[in-house]
Amino acid sequence: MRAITIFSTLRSITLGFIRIIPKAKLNRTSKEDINIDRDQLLAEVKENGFSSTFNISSKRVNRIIEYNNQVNYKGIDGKGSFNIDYNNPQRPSTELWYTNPNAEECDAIKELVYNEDILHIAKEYLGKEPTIKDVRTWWSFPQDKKEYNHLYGYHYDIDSYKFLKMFVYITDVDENGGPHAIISKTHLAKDMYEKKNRRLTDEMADNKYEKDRFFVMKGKRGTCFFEDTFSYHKGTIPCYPRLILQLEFSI
Ligand SMILES: O=C(O)CCC(=O)C(=O)O
Ligand SMILES: [Fe+2]
Repeated sequence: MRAITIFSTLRSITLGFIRIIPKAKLNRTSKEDINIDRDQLLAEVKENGFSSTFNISSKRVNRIIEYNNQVNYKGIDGKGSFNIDYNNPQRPSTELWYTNPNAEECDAIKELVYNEDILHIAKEYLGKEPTIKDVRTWWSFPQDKKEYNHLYGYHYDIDSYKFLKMFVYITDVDENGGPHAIISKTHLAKDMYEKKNRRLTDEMADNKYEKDRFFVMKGKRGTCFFEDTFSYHKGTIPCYPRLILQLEFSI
């Protein structure tokens, strides 16, 4: 059982940002676009903390890129406002840059948030009707320094009582493209060491977990996966700019 008191405090702080998903907006996105075996993906998240990958169409990715090119990005401290052109992404600095797309302004994202199969997975995983806590796109850029940077290190999130993220790669992500990495089955109850260490260096992680627990999510743009980011996970440092979209469902 997770520390309910901390989470309920966190929850009340974050509640202001949470949007309840109106039932009437449940729409089945066209089958050609999002064709998933929802029961299989759900079973995988329950067992391992993350699902295998699936794809959305390049048409949808293009629509997300078109929207993305019109909005501005903030630094991790919430400061700054930079347009980052998908076709020629220039880093304002080496840190992470994010924006919160307004799903109401971008149908390509809205149809994902309200997709019946995606919502089914979120609801069944979270145990009740979810809310959409956060919609965010992140640019990550190559780093000048090689030393440990916690922004790119293993950690687990404590975003609310229970939460589930869906990630969508908007750029191609191979082993050099800053793939998302996860340690399987760490979404389950934490031991004392894990409770004390919300962040782990690679060395700490290597010492604690068997090799076969480490997974790296690669795929062309349009590649998606679900993850309970209460698991240890990290975005690795890319050799070229990476853009990722995340939808976060929570209760
Ligand atoms: O950039 C990534 O792949 C990981 C981001 C992350 O830690 C998160 O979304 O919780
Ligand atoms: Fe995270």
